[in-house]
Amino acid sequence: MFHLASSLYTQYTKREQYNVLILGLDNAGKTTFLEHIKLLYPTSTETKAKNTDKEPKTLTIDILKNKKILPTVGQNTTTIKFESSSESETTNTASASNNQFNNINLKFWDLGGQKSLRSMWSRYFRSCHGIIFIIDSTDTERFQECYETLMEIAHDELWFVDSNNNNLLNVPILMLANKQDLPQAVDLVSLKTGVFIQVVSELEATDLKLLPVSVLNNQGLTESLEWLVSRLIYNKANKMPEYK
Ligand SMILES: Nc1nc2c(ncn2[C@@H]2O[C@H](COP(=O)(O)OP(=O)(O)OP(=O)(O)O)[C@@H](O)[C@H]2O)c(=O)[nH]1
Ligand SMILES: [Mg+2]
Repeated sequence: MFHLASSLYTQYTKREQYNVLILGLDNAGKTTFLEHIKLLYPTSTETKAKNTDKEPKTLTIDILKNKKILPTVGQNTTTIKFESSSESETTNTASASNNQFNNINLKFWDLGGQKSLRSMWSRYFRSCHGIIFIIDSTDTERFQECYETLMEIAHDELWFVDSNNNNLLNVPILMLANKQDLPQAVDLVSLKTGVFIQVVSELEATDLKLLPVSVLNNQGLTESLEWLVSRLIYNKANKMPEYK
């Protein structure tokens, strides 16, 4: 009885927290993604909601374009209070009920993508609930490297191992085809039918989605987070959130 009461108390007074790793090659736009998210959503320590509806969309874009973002050597961490837009809550059939979208914190770890830094990524695997893998859609010469890097992540021995000793990635992956604002960006259809067709088919047992975005211009950011949160909630039985 005490345990039941205590778990109900925790559920109603604390926020669910999901840890999300932002990975991808250097220059993909990982830190830019995180900086934009920080401008759009309140951080976990802020009490006042950010009312982006009343602000022109260009405001956060202008702030970001004037900010100097250096290549990441260590890690950048931010925790935001997730707020779902009511429109997508009702239209997204895969999403959990409205109630489940409330009281959620997302803790992001943005790690350096340079080759020499990638060996550090696996340290975070056991604690993460989901992965955002960002691709520079203009960097065609490194698509193969992107594919191999993602495959290495998916096959890392640190993921859940089932009773047959199979290594199974047990967290959702959101692949973001970034820099879609640039004319030379490869579009989603070409990406899906090109080198990344193998990713989609090899990881089809995993929860994976590829979405086109421009993180600098706030194109596709809200939709991306909505999808990720719905999958984090869906995957709760595999990976329990933390309560903060
Ligand atoms: N045009 C355009 N440029 C972008 C976009 N996102 C990021 N960039 C640019 O890409 C460059 C690299 O962005 P970062 O966010 O530093 O990339 P990163 O993935 O964090 O790189 P590392 O920290 O080295 O791993 C910067 O010059 C950004 O302004 C985008 O959506 N559109
Ligand atoms: Mg960075």
